[in-house]
Amino acid sequence: MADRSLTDFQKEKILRVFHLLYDTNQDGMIKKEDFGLAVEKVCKILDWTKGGKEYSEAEETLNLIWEGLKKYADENQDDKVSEDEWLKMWTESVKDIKSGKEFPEWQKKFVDFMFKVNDKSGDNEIDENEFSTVYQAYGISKDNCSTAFKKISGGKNITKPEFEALWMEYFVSNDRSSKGNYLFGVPDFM
Ligand SMILES: [Ca+2]
Ligand SMILES: [Ca+2]
Ligand SMILES: [Ca+2]
Repeated sequence: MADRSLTDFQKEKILRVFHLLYDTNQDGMIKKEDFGLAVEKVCKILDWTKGGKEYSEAEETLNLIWEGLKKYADENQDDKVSEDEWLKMWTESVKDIKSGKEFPEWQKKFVDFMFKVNDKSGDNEIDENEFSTVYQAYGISKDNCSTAFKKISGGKNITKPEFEALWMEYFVSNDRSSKGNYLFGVPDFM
């Protein structure tokens, strides 16, 4: 039974993403409105104009992600995902991944979406400047972004398969020396 539950380190990382990337209005719950705010935030970073094709696509994608997340995580069906519900869902996801299954579809959509957000130039690689632009918009300092990028990239740009591997490492790894721990900036508990 022991390996079914997440370690404190994994929980800290998983909750960090709850607050940093999902709970956009920081009221302690993930709700539909957080995704609406996330569209605005991301489109501002990428200079996508409201009503434009990319903006509408981002809206559509984040809607699907919210519906998927709700289905998996909103156990008491109150249209909100609490920290507890979030951790419970991730306990299952991490267990599935360790037994060779993939991330659920909504998670894969989010990984694709975040890669697109990080690759502002659209050349299928994330460079330090792009990474830093995104995470500064999420409130992470420039120095922190720079340190984190060096850790995850080893000094070169990040490709999509590398990004996916880092993403998986962030959520699954219990090793403090894993590069993936730095994918969303240097956590303050590191
Ligand atoms: Ca919220
Ligand atoms: Ca709920
Ligand atoms: Ca790029």
